[in-house]
Amino acid sequence: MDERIRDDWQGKRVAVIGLGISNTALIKFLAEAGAEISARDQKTRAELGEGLQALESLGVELILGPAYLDGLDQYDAVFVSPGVPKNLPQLHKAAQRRRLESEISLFFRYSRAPIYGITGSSGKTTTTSLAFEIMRSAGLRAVMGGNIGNPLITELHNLGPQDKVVLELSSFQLENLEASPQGAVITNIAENHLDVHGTMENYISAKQNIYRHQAPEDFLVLNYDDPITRAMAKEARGKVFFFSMENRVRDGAYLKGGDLIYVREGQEELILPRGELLLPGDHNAANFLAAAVLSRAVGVSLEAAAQVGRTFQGVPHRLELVAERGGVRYYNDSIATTPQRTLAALKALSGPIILIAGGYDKQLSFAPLAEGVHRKVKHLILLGAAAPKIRQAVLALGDFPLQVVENLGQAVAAAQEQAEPGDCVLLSPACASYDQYADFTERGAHFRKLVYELSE
Ligand code: UMA
Repeated sequence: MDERIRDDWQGKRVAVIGLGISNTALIKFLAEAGAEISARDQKTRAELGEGLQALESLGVELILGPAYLDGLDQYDAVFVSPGVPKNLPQLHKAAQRRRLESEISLFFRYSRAPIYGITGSSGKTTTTSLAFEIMRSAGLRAVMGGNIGNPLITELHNLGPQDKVVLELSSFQLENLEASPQGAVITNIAENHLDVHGTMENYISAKQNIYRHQAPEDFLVLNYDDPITRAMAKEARGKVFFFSMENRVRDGAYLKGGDLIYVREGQEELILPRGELLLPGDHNAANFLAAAVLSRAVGVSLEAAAQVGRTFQGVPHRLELVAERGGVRYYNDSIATTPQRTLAALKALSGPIILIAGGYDKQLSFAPLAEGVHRKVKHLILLGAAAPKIRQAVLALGDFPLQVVENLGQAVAAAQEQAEPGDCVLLSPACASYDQYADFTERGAHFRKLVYELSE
């Protein structure tokens, strides 16, 4: 381990709050650096399960259950997991004495490799994956991590200045960050996580940290078609590139007729014809343009981008074609935890759609989704805590064929009953999964299993 890291943390008393994927990796890192760690979680020992033994073997103190936020004043540093709201009173108090830290803030402090960060309300995982694949296909040594589910803190010692880090960053990871990546992308901004951020202003402000601390030699890639991100260009500290599906841009990439075009100071070059992009939907073409601009700014050729565009099949749980049964295509879009993502999925699919939606209620408005449902959906199947709210929003616009079921098993069975050859069955919940599943991957995996079990 780097001397500087050991000097910073040897013998330091630190509290680490939230024992999920991100902080489990962080605890290993801090333990190796010689810190004395108090690991905390609202869950009990029984709920946290076997993973705790690995932490205990590192000599970590555990404070679990209702008292998990007690006594934070006595620590040299307090690390908070992305999913833990930073405005809990005890954290608010702790933050008055010192900045709250995180796995991501440490990664930024110590990474010797340049970091390229991607955020946005939707499309960030696909854009991150595309940028990573494009860099790799060009022969660069790239790693991919962050919100995508792969904490990179334990990889720090393997990364040197010649490597490229492609990092998906959520608003939760950005909100306390006092550093920005060398290259940043914001795919778009729409209502999300208002249950935690409280207001749209707070949510946008968290996202802005992706460029707030950039240097003049850094760059920022923005969505020209989104008025919120377009306006951010004025505040950028480095070079700005735009991508657009609707307008010509001067520096960046855009859809021109049937072609995806890269443009630098007005000079245009074809990346590839739109029809050759394997991923379906306008939103994915926009994600591809963003990834191509990012990779080009890092020095990668447009041919590498084109090659990935022609072959990249998408990320699991994002409009993933699970199977075709009796002429009906079943899509898993469990990642769609907001109405906006579900709308994008509805837009991307052609043919009559039977939509399965609902789940944990993040206090978002379902009015725009209701419109999309009336326009594109043939039959709606609702489940989970948010089902009554979605039902109300849809019926407020007029009569609609819908049904409410108890669980995903019943939803898939009901969808099969309704579907005719040529239809699509789409799981795109517009809600998080926490009311019935650990996370969206567990929900998507369950959907896949249920579909595989359907008879032909
Ligand atoms: N916990 C508390 N108190 C609380 C809330 C949670 O103690 O008030 C505890 C829970 O009991 C649990 C732990 O914190 O044991 C979970 O921590 P976490 O929610 O931060 O989850 P991690 O497993 O560390 O996963 C996090 C990200 N999760 C969230 O932001 C909610 C993962 O993003 C990310 O992949 C992972 O770090 C690695 O970086 C997931 C996500 O849903 C995919 N992200 C949101 C999104 O994309 O919309 C932002």
